[in-house]
Amino acid sequence: KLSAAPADTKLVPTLLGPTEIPPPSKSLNDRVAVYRADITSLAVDAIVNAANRSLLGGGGVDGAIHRAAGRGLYEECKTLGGCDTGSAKITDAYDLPCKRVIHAVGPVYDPLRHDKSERLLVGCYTTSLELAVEHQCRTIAFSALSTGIYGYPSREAAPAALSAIRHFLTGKDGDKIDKVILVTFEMKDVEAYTEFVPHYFPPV
Ligand code: AR6
Repeated sequence: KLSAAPADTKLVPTLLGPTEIPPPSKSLNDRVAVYRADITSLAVDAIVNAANRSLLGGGGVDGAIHRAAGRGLYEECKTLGGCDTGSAKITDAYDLPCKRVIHAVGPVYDPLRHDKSERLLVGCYTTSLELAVEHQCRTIAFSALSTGIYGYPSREAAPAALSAIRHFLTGKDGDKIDKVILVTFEMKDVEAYTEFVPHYFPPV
């Protein structure tokens, strides 16, 4: 029931264009999952926070993570000197059940500069996965970066995220990650992942 490419090919990021429909792969597909959950409750190696450039906390999932992690996280974040948009930094997890927190700074979505927004969003996913590998984190849970306060439409963010994840998992360090969990909180993210996961990780 899957078509070869989404009807609107504009939605497919350049990293993995519509002509590069990936073949199904059991070993690859087993490593990606979508959970509807509160990311602060997950006992994975690393969770990815949707932070801002100050890395000092904020609303949304960032606020929830800082509240659940406690003061120690804020104190460590103060030593980091902020972070560029499209990149990420890693900290300890303090009172959270995970081992590390990766703070990724997604773009504020700019519909007039879609390509730039997409490049920055892809940068967040790729840098987060690189940091996870560098710190021996084999299971990683992403919040839906930029899709809340930063206004990135979920139907556009999901293919960018999935393309970056697939690209990484099939790359040179891909075997150093056992599981990528996409954490959805709102129905619009559930719908976006439900639509696009079968495209990037076709059912075997
Ligand atoms: N667990 C999982 N996902 C959550 C949770 C949770 N506990 N809470 C919210 N979400 P947002 P952004 C979802 O706004 O768009 C902050 O002020 C939420 O439904 O948290 O990248 C930062 O400091 C949405 O799908 O992040 C920045 O200033 C997703 O997390 C700014 O917001 C991301 O929404 C970043 O905005």
